[in-house]
Amino acid sequence: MNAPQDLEPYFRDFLSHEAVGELAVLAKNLPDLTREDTLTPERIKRYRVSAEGFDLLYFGELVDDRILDGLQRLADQAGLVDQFLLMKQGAVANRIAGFDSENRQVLHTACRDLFSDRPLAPEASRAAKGELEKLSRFLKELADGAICNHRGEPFTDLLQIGIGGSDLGPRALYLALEAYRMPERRVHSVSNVDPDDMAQVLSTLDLSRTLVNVVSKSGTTLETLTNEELARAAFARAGLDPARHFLAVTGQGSPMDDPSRYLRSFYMFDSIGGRYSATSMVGLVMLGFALGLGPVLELLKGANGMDQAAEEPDIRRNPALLMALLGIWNRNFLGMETVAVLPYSQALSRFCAHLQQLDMESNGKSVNRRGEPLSCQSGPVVWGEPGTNGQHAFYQLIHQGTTLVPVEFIGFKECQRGLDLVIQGTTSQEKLLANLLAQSLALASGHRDENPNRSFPGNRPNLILLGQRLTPRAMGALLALYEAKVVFQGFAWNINSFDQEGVQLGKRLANRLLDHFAGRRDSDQYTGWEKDPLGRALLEATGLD
Ligand code: G6Q
Repeated sequence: MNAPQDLEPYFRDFLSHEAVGELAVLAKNLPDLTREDTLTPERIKRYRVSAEGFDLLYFGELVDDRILDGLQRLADQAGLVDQFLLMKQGAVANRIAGFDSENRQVLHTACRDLFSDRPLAPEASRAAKGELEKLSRFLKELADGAICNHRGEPFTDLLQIGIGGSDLGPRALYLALEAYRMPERRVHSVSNVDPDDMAQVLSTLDLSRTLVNVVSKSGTTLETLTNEELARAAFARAGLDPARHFLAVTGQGSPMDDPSRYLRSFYMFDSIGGRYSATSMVGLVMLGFALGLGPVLELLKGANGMDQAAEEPDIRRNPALLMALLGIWNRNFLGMETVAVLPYSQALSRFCAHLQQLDMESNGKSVNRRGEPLSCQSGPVVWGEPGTNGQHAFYQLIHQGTTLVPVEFIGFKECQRGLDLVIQGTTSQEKLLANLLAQSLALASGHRDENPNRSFPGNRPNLILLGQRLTPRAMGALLALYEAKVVFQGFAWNINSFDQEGVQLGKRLANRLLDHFAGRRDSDQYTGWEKDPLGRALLEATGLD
């Protein structure tokens, strides 16, 4: 394959696309979903698109055919699918032209492009396959007892230590798929540098039968390295050799790339950003331990299937692209500042937290890909909790509050574990689904009542993502759907969705304060903070000096 084309011709301002002006005009005349001749049975059936086992129903969004045509023109003019393809082929998508930046390819899609003879980025897929084979051998050795503890017993637990992208995605996937874990295997996670978290988790484990998977792409993250040392100390206290229990997932050449300290070391690559890394070894070592290789391959197949579906240029046939454009419609044309993701599946309890990072760290930006101030709003605030719990908590504001909150509902026709009963005429799963569908209709259609306090304005935009059952394959597809959505939005806003400079300043200042703590521990005469009057004032004001 030829070297991938440069993305720079697509570094065009959002406002420069003709479709933006057209859509701004259309936004003055929105469909009224409270009218029976607008929100019709025909609309519900027609505003629907499917891919990789998911139906996206978008009758509840404030769009009509003219607006959808306008969004299609925006997608075409901004070259969203072309950019996505170039990214998948290895274009250097993580960069800011004319400024120092990470300057990297963005190839998380390559680590699941493993099932065809002609992967789009062959070198990256080959490297991913190599790591997967290493994992497969490791899992086999665990299963047949070639790898065991010093007493010859099998390992039953795995503790993952990592933070941010090295925690949120993997943890969300494990919880989503815990129903499929091998009965004798469990996974635990510690991310926070709060020592109580580590102490609590360690107190539940038989360390002699526990593997610890330390995950850090950079191999330098303060929280992760501190937690690794805490865990190593606990193993040493228990008379156990950490080199027989600790695994590493890190970047090649990182300070953690020292196989002599670990039972096994796995690699992730520069071209995979932390929040996009759940389908690399960052997530797969943990998932492979818990579920086995088969479900891991299913997860990758689902993700790969959705990555392919996202190449479709017609927005009415591409759920990821359509979701991106509906989000842009709500954000840039209707002025909505947040989006709530509400899964009607307890197994997705941490998926919202993963999406929060994926979306807000990717698209919470104020400069474009040339380093200039943005001319449009970028990513919204993303939040969410599983339904129906949320219905008994914050849905009041979504239905009747003064802030409009677009909603993305996620649900499944069947439950995961099959433990369900007919109670008062319906199963629990039916109750879950009836609530999901009812909320969607209620938000869209509203309800007029003589009592103003009991009136529902309606026209509150929402969509439904509906799958058959939350299987490993479905989870892979759902993950990739959201990754593609976020990437498409970043391309449309002309921002670099793959760096995270906004987290650096806080890290630097925390390190400076830690220098003060360490300096004072070493010497009563510590004077370092004289150069840091604000830090000193803060330590004094909080009584921590
Ligand atoms: C994600 C970010 C960030 C990162 C963590 C952990 O995209 O880059 O959340 O994943 O800071 O970094 P390490 O894996 O290097 O420890």
